[in-house]
Amino acid sequence: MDVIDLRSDTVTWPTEAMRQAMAYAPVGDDVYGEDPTVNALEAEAAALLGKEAGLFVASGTMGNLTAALTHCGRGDEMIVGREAHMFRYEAGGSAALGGIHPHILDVQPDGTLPLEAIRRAIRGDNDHFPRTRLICLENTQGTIGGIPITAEYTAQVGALAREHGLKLHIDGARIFNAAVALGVPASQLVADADSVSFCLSKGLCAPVGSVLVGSHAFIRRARRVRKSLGGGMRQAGVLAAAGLVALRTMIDRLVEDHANACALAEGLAALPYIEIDGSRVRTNMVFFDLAQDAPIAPAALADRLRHEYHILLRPYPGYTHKFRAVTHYWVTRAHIEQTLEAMRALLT
Ligand code: TLP
Repeated sequence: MDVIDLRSDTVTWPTEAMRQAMAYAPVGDDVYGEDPTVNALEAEAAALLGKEAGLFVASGTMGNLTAALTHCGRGDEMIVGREAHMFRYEAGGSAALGGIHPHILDVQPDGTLPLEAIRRAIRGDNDHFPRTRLICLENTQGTIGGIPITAEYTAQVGALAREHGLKLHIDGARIFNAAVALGVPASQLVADADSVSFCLSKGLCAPVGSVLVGSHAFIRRARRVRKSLGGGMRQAGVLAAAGLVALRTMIDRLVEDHANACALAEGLAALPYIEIDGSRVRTNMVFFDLAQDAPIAPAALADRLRHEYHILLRPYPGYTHKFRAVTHYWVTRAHIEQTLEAMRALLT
């Protein structure tokens, strides 16, 4: 990359191996179920997450929306975190397109929704109420710090869901970051979920796509929902090929991104006007605040980083003084040092 882009891991470019695989991928018509590369990706993704089947979708947003529309009908309710991507950053798609009523719970600093709050949110059988159908968790929990959620907690939510006849969906956009950080297989983290959507195009560097996984019956229904959303993608094998490289070669190395995030957090903590809790840096995200009395305003800081140092880093969408830096394959340890140097120069 020609810049140091810390805005997100969505900015990652495909690797050379991905570009090669994409160029020569065997393809077919995936709407007919005949693209061998898509079929291979869906099968590998499902196996990796311990589920029966997978569905290649265009984006994380489409994966979550397809799951919500498959689990819920119009007027049904889904329990979801106030800080969840599904609630905050998906253009209200589940309500706009599915008539799904969100029941919002506060996310705890550890990324969880309190079990007692979930229990209270589940509706009784009463004509006045929407029907509760779905609980949504996010792992890693992005907006509150990229925090990995444990298998033990998810199992408790799964038990609660089963007790009440509900489904559990996990927005696992960065589930492999969580798995690497916690040192457990991703399949263990989602064992209790009925569906999981994870992204190939974030830290795993594929240019496009996510995979939604679940039971055969769920994925069969989800396939029809994906079609209705315009997500039947024909010769999508050229994209899935990069996804296969991502699954086979890009997961274990996420540990490097986490180490770089820690190094960045440590360096930032030593700078004036930076407010940061380094102990919250658990995966590839570093959140920090620029003090109100800093000698430079947040927008000006972002501007000067970009124009004078070719570093892309900006306030997190929806906030003024809160920044999020995300490490990924294209951010090296030398880039972290360069970023700290630039920040030091602009703040002192
Ligand atoms: N998140 C993006 C922005 O939309 C905020 C980012 O830069 O982090 N779930 C989670 C937890 C996500 O963080 C994202 C993307 C998605 C779903 C949606 O994925 P895409 O962008 O592929 O639709």
